[in-house]
Amino acid sequence: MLLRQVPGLATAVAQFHRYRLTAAVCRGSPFRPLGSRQSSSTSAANAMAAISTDAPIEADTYHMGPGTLRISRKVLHGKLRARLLERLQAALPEEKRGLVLLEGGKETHLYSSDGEPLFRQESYMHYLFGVQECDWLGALCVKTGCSLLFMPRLPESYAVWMGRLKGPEEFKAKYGVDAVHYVDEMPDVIRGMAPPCLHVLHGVNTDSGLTVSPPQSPAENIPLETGTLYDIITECRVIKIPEEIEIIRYANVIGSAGHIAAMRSAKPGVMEYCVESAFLHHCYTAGGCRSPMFTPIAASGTNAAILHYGHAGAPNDRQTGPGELLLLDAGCEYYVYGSDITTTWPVGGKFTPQQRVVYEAVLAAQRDVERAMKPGVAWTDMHALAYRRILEGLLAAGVVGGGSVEELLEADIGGLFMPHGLGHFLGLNTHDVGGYPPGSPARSSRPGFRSLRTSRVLQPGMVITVEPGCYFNPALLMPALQDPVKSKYLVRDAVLSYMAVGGVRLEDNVVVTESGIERLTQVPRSPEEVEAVMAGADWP
Ligand SMILES: [Mn+2]
Repeated sequence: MLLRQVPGLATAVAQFHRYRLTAAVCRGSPFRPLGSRQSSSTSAANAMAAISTDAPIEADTYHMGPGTLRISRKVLHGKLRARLLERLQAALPEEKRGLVLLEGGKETHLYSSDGEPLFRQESYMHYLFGVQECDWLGALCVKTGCSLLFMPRLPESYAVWMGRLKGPEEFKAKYGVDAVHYVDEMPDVIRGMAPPCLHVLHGVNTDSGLTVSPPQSPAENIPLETGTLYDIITECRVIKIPEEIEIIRYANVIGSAGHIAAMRSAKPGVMEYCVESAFLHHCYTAGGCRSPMFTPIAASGTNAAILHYGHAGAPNDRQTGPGELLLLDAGCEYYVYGSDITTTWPVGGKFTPQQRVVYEAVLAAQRDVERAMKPGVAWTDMHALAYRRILEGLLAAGVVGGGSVEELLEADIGGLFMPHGLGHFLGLNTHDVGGYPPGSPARSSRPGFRSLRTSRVLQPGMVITVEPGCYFNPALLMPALQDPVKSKYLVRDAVLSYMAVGGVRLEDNVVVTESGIERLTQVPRSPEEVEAVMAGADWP
């Protein structure tokens, strides 16, 4: 059957040419257009005016130099605040329309030392205000829309160590808000506004299970309201506006090229951390992405089956061998928004027949899920579709058996090979918020399905990862081979002979559109494309 057009490909080609610097890095384009090029929507075009590589540089512009994305904080956060305001006004009666008060991230130290890890702003604070510094607070008046920031008053002597200290007027221009005051003025400023209450964050992050605790009231007699803000602002973060998508698109353009740089740096014998380093170096030098979105996973051979390899106790420190696969799960961060991309490729440049079997099963899952995605589709159904394609591949190769694909699905054999969820929301956090809001379908208890970071129905504006994988993980498969029920569906000798493959994961970042998806990630996916890039072919 002729492949249907992969949604978003034409747009993905266009996006590589949108960022001049990246287009210069990735010369040429071997893409054959698969269909007519989609024209950008009007809202996307408007986003471009404020957020692009050639937008004018104003006092409120974030950028990292020539060729990097320029972001108008006034436009981006102004729109995000306006949308939150609209929803709060709809949800709150007149007498509850007080001030939203957010407490930004605080300065931290490495244990008892004076070492300070590079500060990364708390995501809700960044979302509404884009403040880069630590120890700030932000407020938004639900009645008037007035936006305020409160900055710490630093002693003049700090200028010796930190450079010239900027005052409230300078920061007001930088952040495009209505006013900036010092934190020590906050009680008086808030009392002066006489809000009926302060809306603060209070809730549980459904990915980490950790509680977001409300700050203390800065002014006695003004009550804290903890019941409204968290769910409303979290839902705002789930549905991205075009300006946010533009930043995630940029992080994908840079991150995709980082994967190509990593692939090109590899040959048998390379240390896993050298592959990690090639990725990080590209994203920083070519994209101004100072931080990775998360600790990269550069897992060779059987390490690829370890889902969170690369942690401190297993620091990507293995030397790769000839004939092995390397799984690189790495994304970059720009203006706190990020990408989360996984490629899997043979370090020697050619897939073995067994590696290809596993790779093609995962690729079929990814492609078919991306084709099926559109508003109204349940994410749990996409997870099941991925299992179906992976099990079909393994069945054809004789790795599983003893029943039909239906029976294998019913027996939860999919979860033995892909124990994680198909994907997660992406934005200001790698595992972005809003996966299980009140009233959404509950978390499943079935193996594999219970690891899903959301069970929601897709809506336009959601940015989500599509990351099917197939792993030969001894911690799961060895007990399953002893299990009287599960072992019935496993072909013992074949499973054991595939152990050396390790695993394959392919991860794209996509945005749900009105009619399907747009794929933001653009890396070689077919085995032929992968082998060509490993042999030095241009990409894209
Ligand atoms: Mn991911």
